[in-house]
Amino acid sequence: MSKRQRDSLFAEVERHQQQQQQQQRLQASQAEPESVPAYRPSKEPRGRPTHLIQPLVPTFPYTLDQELNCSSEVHPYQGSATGEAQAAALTYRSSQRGGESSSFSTLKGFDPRRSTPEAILSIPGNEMGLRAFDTEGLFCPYPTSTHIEELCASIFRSHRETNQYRVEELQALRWKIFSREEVHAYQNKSMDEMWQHCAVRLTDAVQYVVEFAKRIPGFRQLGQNDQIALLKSGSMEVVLVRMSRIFNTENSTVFFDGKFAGTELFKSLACGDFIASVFDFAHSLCALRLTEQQVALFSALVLINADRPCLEDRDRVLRVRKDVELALSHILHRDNQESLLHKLYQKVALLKNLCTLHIEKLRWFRQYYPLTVHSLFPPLYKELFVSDTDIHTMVTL
Ligand code: C3S
Repeated sequence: MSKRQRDSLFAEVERHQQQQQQQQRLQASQAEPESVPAYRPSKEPRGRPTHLIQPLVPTFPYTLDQELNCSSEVHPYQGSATGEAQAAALTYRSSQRGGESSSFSTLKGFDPRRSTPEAILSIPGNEMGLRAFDTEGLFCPYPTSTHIEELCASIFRSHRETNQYRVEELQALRWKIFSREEVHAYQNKSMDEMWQHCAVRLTDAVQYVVEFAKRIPGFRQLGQNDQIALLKSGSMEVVLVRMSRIFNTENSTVFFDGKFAGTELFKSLACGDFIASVFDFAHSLCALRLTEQQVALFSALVLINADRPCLEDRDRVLRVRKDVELALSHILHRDNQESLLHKLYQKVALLKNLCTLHIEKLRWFRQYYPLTVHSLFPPLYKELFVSDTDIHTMVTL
């Protein structure tokens, strides 16, 4: 380890100790984490679980020791009765030290206590009292047009129900742009602080994608290892597809932390090339002017990919994939936009490059701030984006 790396490691350890003390003080003063104000007030009647999702502040274990000992369970869409919104909410709950490990323990190579995707996957996809889709009926060898239409409708519904933001609502907020001072405040954050902040935001978005995946007919019928393999390689790609929904091409800004933000806001991450490529991608996807239904089917296509590494039952994934492909072609045909298909397939390659770049950047960051990644990043983020071997090195650090 070079002197520079050692120094930055020491500085990091010191910051951790301070954060830990702060955290303990905070815990002493408040027992339960509070929810952040909703970006989107519910228009749904009270008392009914809705598709409206209010992210709560996720709480993560703050020390190395805690993280290795605690069990973190994920309760997506936990009903919350706060404010006017009787909203389905997403929250991480980290239970006490040394608590029971979660019961989902088959993920090879991982400590089950850290295996959040399994915990997520264990929750039924139709938590919110939605009409369950008859998946069994779908996968007949010769799907009829009714089957395909039902599949389109089902994927569209899943998409709508698992988005934090509605496109129309954000249209009205287009004027809400970060002020120069606010941008400076983000830019003046330390690199590790900003990385942690973005990792948390990204993980929130990924959780919605996980819920979307679970509602794609056929996904839950895949083996659990294959579900996890598809999410590991595809969830970030879908987040980037979804980003285009809430991207303003007029000023190249994305809705982030309650307002629209340009690339400069992410300066302290020190990965300008990655951020620029992500924004360029959003621009290029917006240029296709996809409808919400097209975005939904394209997202499903990105997730259900039989070429992903580590799949156990590729044929089964392929069967689901074929149906999703049929569904996408069906709506493009219906919309008289068949030429989009080829353009969408081109985007798939770009997405793959972006995700490789994300992983590279994460590795680079982890070299300098291993403890931040280890102790302060959301477990789900690590599980999805830090490779098994890297996790091993992290634990034995
Ligand atoms: C390296 C990494 C930690 C930094 C990544 C920086 C950017 C690219 C991330 C940070 C986003 C991508 C801007 C991310 C935070 C957003 C978080 C993400 C895009 C979007 C905009 C969302 C909301 C949250 C993607 C769409 C999400 O909307 S949702 O939930 O309705 O689908």
